[in-house]
This record gives sequence, structure tokens and C-alpha cells, in this order.
Amino acid sequence: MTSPSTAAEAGGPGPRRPRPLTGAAAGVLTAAVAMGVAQLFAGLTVPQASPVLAVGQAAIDLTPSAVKNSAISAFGTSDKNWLLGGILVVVCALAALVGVLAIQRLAFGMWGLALFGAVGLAAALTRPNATATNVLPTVAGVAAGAFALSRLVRAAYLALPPPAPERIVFGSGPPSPSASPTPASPASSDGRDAAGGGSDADRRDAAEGGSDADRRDGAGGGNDADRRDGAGELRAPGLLGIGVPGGTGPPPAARPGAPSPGRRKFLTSASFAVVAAAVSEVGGRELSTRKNVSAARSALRLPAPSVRAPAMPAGTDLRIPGLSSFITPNGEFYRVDTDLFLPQVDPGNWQLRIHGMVAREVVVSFGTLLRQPLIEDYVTLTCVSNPVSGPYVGNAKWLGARLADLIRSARPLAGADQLLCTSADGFTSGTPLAVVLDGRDALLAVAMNGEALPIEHGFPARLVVPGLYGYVSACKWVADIEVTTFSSAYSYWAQRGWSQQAPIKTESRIDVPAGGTVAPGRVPVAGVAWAQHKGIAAVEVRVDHGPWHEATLAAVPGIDSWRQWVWHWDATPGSHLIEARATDAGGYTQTSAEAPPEPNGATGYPSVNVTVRRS
Ligand SMILES: Nc1nc2c(c(=O)[nH]1)N[C@H]1C(S)=C(S)[C@@H](COP(=O)(O)O)O[C@H]1N2
Ligand SMILES: [Mo]
Repeated sequence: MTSPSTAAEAGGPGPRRPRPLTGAAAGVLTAAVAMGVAQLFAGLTVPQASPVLAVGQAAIDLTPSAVKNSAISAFGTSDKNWLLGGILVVVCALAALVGVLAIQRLAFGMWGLALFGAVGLAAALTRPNATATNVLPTVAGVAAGAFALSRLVRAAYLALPPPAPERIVFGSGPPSPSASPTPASPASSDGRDAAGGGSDADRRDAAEGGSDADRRDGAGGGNDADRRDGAGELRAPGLLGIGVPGGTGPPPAARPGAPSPGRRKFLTSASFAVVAAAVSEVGGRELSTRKNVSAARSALRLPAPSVRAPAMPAGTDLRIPGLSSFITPNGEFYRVDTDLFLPQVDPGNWQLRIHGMVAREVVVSFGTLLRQPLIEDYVTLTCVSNPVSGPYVGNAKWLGARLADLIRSARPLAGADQLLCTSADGFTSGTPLAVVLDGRDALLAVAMNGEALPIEHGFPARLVVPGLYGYVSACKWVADIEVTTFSSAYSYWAQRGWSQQAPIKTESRIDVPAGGTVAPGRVPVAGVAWAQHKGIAAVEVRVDHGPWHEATLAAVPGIDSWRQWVWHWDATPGSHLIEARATDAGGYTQTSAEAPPEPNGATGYPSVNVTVRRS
């Protein structure tokens, strides 16, 4: 710890400064207080205006096209935690730097803090639906941070050891120019000026964070006077047991183990900061979750469907261990969205506005929606970002009103071809109007697998359109539908280079064997295949590029959901490549040509490598 440079910092002649490490600690504590208080104010006002969340959200929206392929699949839940974690690490590092600057000169630290605030404000204010209230959390956080920083820096100065004895000679450097204690004279040769840059007066200001008057009151809790030398510089009373510079002289009045009042003062301020940060952070989170709508969700009573889902024929689920179940339970359903903070939409306030190229604008309340005839259907959702063999596909039983009826009630004008759907958080999807009106079960859904939509799947209402990738059809927390054209409006992902038209490509996936090693003999090779709103007509399997074998298809209640399949393989020892391909009811067989997800969905055969044991 007492390297020559820190020794010089702490005990050299001339004005002394706390060590950079102390500054870094002060900076990190400042950031913690600022973020905690911001979180508290976010909890009190608008939860998603929390600057950390707002910055993360802005980072997602600003993700450049180049990293989009990985970014969109990164929108799974745990990857969002990684993003937030990454932001916190960056904030901590920058905050430490700000703290180090602050002990050089408080104004530098304040500027650093202001810069943080500016970034937070910019992010909070550019969120969709942002109002002036969104500035509150950041402003409160920065104010609290400024207070904490000035207190901590002051305390750090109070914690300084007394001026070093004059006999100290630094290791290899030239002898100190001042051989006598001259606390007030700036030592220009010791390199600290380069860092500090300012005048002596500046430096004292840095230590104090305020006016002289300010400095005199309250800073020392009564013994300010003995901390000052002739020039008015603060120094700790001489009871410093540690951190004696240079190592050549005995510590003045050493009393190991007993922190000086100055150090104690710093530790007290630091503890205050820790407590304030923790209490406000926890309080803010608590207030934010109180604003969540899970109570409203549990209270929701779903009406009975007017059109029940088709009966599930026997044999829909082959029940092969490792094979995806026909219905994906809500808790296991993939989630893809751009949200760090789930929109909390109260059904009591929810409404859907249908406008744009229509003869008559329509506004639907949640009560009205529930009074519509509700249709139940099995529909498999698929994300365009799903790689071949990937996990971003799931099947659920949805309940909702017919979107076509709602759109028709607004009487779309000739020429319109796109429904630009906007969610409560500002995300947009662009759905072909013709597809919605063609008779398929395009739903404004309120329930998923027999319960109200989970919040992360769009509570209280979302769109589900069989046959279209999610980003062009499945708007969650939907709030607004503008009837428009594809040439005049680009949806969220279309603006970022993905296709405006994105029907789901006929695909299959091998679930078992998952890979690894299997025993020789009869091995079930099974998976799912989907070609929504067309239906799966066949699935074939081949081993080591050999002949294709037709798999047995499970029963399905309709053509909008995926279909299980199985083929029994007579596995022989060795390592093998298993591939599959699906053919839809339109006669199209999925292509072997490999394409990445961007811009309109991946293609290629799913495959798995297995090793078959000798016996
Ligand atoms: N509001 C909103 N809706 C959205 C998205 C989004 O980011 N925000 N993502 C879409 C995409 S890309 C997909 S694949 C589906 C996924 O729906 P799920 O999360 O319920 O599985 O939601 C769609 N609806
Ligand atoms: Mo998606």
C-alpha cells in the first residue's frame, strides 16, 4: 500500500491528498447513493425512468445492426441481466475514476457526476412515452450523489495523516526541495501538481467542497481547529497508526489499531453512504414492484370461449422423454422482447386504439374486449431469430377476440396493407392486413394456456397471428394499431434491417437424442416440426447422409401448431450424424441451404451428432 508514490501522496511536503484508492472508494459510494436514490424516486414516480434501466433500454434500442444477430437472441431474460451487470461494472469503473478526480479537485468530480446524470437523463427522456416526470429519478440521484461526494471527499481529507516528518527521503528521487515543513507551499516538483493542476486554493476547495464558511461549520464535529495548520489546510490530528510514508521514519505518535478521529470520520461517512444507498435501492425496488400488475392479473376472471379449441386428438403427445411437449407450459415458454423493465399495464387503463387509414376510428377497452366472442386455438409462435435447432419456438392454447372483426369495425380504406401495432413500451410490429383478414385465427389474445397472459407474454392483451414470425405479428402489451402501408411505415425490427414480410419458414427440430452417447439398438429419434397455417405433411430422417426415412407423425388438433414426429433408428456402434427435414401440406420441403436468421429466418436441416456405444 505504501508505494513510494502513495507515500508521496499521503505524506510529502506541501498540500496533501488522500490516496487514489480512497478517492475511488468515494466515487463508487457516490454512484451507489446516486443510483439508490434514483431507484427510490423511480419507485415513487415512474419505475422505468430509473436511469440504469433507461440506459440499458436505450443500449438495446441503439444496438447497431452489426451486432443485432447476437443481440436479438440475447434478448432472453438472463442475457438482460448480463447487460445490466455490464452497465453496473462500467458505472463502477467510471465512478471510481470520478472519485479519484474528485479528490484532486471536487469540481472535476462534480463534472463527472453531471456527465453521468446527462447520460441518464438523455436515456430516461428518450424512452417511448417519456414525460417530464422521467427526469425526477436522475435529478434526485445526481443531487444525492453530489451531496455524498462532497461529504466523502471532505471526510477523506480529514482522514489524512499529519504532515510527514521532514527527514523523509524518497527512494530514488531527488531530495525534496523543501527540507523544512512547509505545508502551505505548493511543491511543484513532486508531480502532484500535474495531476491536480490547480492552485493551492483550488485544492483546498477540492478537499472541502464548499466555501470557507462551509468548511468551518460542521466538518470536524468540534475539533476543526486542531486539524488546521497555519495556512488553513486541514490535517488529521496526529494519532495516525497506519500509512506512514516512506518507511524511513517512525510514525509520529503511532498507536496501532486505533483509527484516528479523521479516519473514523471517513468511515462514518462511508457507512452512511452505504446505508443510504442500500435503503433507497431496496425501498425503490419495493415501490416499483408494488406498481406491478400481478394483483390485477390474478383478479382477472376469464370469460368462457365462444369457439372452443378443437379437441386434442389422442396421440398428440408422443410422451417420449426429452421430446418437447405439445403444449409448452407458460413458465417454459420462450420470451423475446426488447424490454428490461416489463411494461405494467393495468387492464383498467388498457385500451386499444385502431386508427389511420380507416373510415371510423375505434377504441376498445378491456371490458369491451372481454365481451367480444372469444376464440380458443392452438398456435405455435416462432421467433425469426431462432437458429436451426434453436429454442425460440413454443406452442400454446390462446384465447382472444378475432382481430379481423375489430379491424373491420374500423372499416379500413382501400390501399392499406399494413397494421402497425404499437405496444405500451413503444415497440412496433408490422402485420400484413390481408393475412389478418384471410380467416385464420389472428387473435387479440387475453389468455395463454388457460390463464391470463403472463406479464412477460403481454398482459393484458397481445396479438397472435398463426404463420408469421413474432416480430411482425405478436405484439405484446399492444396499445395501438395504425392501419397504414408497408411503404410508409417501418416497424421496430424492419427499421433495423429485418424483412417487412416474414412468414414462418417450414422447419423441423430434433429433440432426441440430444447428442452425446446412446446405447446401440432401437433408438427413438424424435422432434417437432412446424409450418403454421399450412400444416406438416411429412418429416424425414437420415443418418450419415444415407437414404431418407419417413418419420411417424403425431396427431394434431389443427394446422396452426407444431407437430411431433418420431422415427425408430436401429443404431449401430460408431459416431453418426442424424438430420431431419419437414414437408408442409403445400408440398414444400424445407431446404438444406443454410441461411442465418437475418433478415427473414434461418434455413437448413436440423442435425445432431451421436456416438453409439459398442454394447
Ligand atoms: N411489445 C413487444 N412485443 C413483442 C416483442 C417485443 O420486443 N416487444 N417481440 C416480438 C418477438 S421478436 C417475438 S418472437 C414474440 C415473442 O413472444 P413471447 O415472448 O411471448 O414468446 O413477441 C413479439 N412481440
Ligand atoms: Mo422474434
